[in-house]
Amino acid sequence: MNRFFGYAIGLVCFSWMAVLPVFGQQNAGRPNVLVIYTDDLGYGDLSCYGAVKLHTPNIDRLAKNGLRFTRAYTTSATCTPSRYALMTGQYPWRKSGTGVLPGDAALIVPTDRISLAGVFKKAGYRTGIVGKWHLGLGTAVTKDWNGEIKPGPNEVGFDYSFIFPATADRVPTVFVENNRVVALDPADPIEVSYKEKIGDEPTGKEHPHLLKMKASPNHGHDQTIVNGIGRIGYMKGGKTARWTDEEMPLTFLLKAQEFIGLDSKEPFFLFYSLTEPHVPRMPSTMFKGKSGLGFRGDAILQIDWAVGEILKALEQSGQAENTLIIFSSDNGPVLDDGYVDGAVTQLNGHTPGGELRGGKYSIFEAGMRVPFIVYYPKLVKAGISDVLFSQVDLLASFANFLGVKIPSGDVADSQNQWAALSGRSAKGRTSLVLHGASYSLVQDNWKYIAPSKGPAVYQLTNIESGHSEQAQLYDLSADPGERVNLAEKYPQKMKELAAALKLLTSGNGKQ
Ligand code: NG6
Ligand code: CA
Repeated sequence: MNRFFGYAIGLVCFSWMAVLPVFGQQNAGRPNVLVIYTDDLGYGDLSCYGAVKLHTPNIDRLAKNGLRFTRAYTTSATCTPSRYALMTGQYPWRKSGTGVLPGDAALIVPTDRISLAGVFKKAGYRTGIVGKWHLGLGTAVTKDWNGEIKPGPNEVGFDYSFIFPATADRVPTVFVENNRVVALDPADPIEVSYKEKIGDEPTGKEHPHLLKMKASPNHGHDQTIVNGIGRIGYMKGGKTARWTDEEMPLTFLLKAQEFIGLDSKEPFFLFYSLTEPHVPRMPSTMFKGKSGLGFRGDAILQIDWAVGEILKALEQSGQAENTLIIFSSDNGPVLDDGYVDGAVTQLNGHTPGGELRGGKYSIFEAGMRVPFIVYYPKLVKAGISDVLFSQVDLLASFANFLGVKIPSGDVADSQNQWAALSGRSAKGRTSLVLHGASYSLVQDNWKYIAPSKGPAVYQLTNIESGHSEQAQLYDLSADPGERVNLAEKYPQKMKELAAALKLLTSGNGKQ
């Protein structure tokens, strides 16, 4: 070999040696992160969490090859507060105005603090959200829906957003892409009101014969009719911009796939926020009737299918191995949440909350304990994790994983639980505050529920709220269904937890 050739080969090898480890490390250290977040999916709604009447093979595949958590919680039993916590790393009850928002609410996520998306942005990711938002838009309730609607997701860390503003049962029923309503005809401007009827379109209340799905009595889904379904709130205009329910999840899927497939040097963070199985449940035609459990079951099969399609998109773009996927839900299950859709009458023995008591809105376990799967075979060993984990911890955990510094005081309640999240530690949180009908403190296996006033069963939804004027104490290891109140048997424990909860919720305690 002549000298020059040897030198050249040496140089090439050297440069590869120099480049490879760094490149490899970068890939290992900075996977794409995809959070698939469902709306009102219960602890018992997936076959990998014990459902026998519903078969969810794609999500089961994530569970089988990933880490399936049995004690992962949202902070709250409804959507807005849970999402607020996930985005901000702060318990929602620390800030007023974080309850379920109407569709015209102003943005409640602070723009001057780091958010979950902001963590990824700081780490050099391209960040996106596709799907349900429900954290408000703009600076005030009164806003112009026909211009730039700001601030919104793009102002709290997302480079790209394709969302609907609130819930599928609330107006305006439109997509908003990067602050602007999609397909809006300027000649037909949108107006929204949650106070009084506007425009001359029929409402569900006055024209029930126009509905393709009846509203349940007294829930209030009988205002402006869009796509044959009565909504909460009134809107006028924006006729061409309104989505149809059957098509909407497919649009979200497509937008998510597009985002994933973009040619880019940077890893991505995608918050894929599905609307199913939240009401109104009006699945795509190909899923209607498929589950035999009414539209709620069909909507869950639709979620599973979408997950399968997303996995295919990752495979086809060569990113399957380098994408960390988290699958979860924003709060527990509900059957009748406002429409007559077969969820109650065709339940067929399905148990949406599994063995857990209560459901959405409740302070019992089914309100906040949700499916939670971490899938990243490269780093996370397959198995089952029983650690206590909360979605509020995602922010600090990913910050730790990505080496992003969080300004002190920004995310008071988010704990770095990366070791637990990635399956390297069997220890998670030692305690967690839950918030639904009442407040609760989970500490190790104990669960204390503070006394509160209110109906034991919410009449509209037929869900056990957990309200009781007596303090409640449960041993979750022996009694995950919260059947045996041990408050009298262990008065000391009860007092200890009551005091700890009081300290934490009064703002003087840190977990
Ligand atoms: C409730 C609605 C319910 C649903 C929920 C929000 C009534 C009686 N019920 O107030 O239909 O929209 O809010 O769900 O108005 S969540 O998952 O976004 O929190
Ligand atoms: Ca929800």
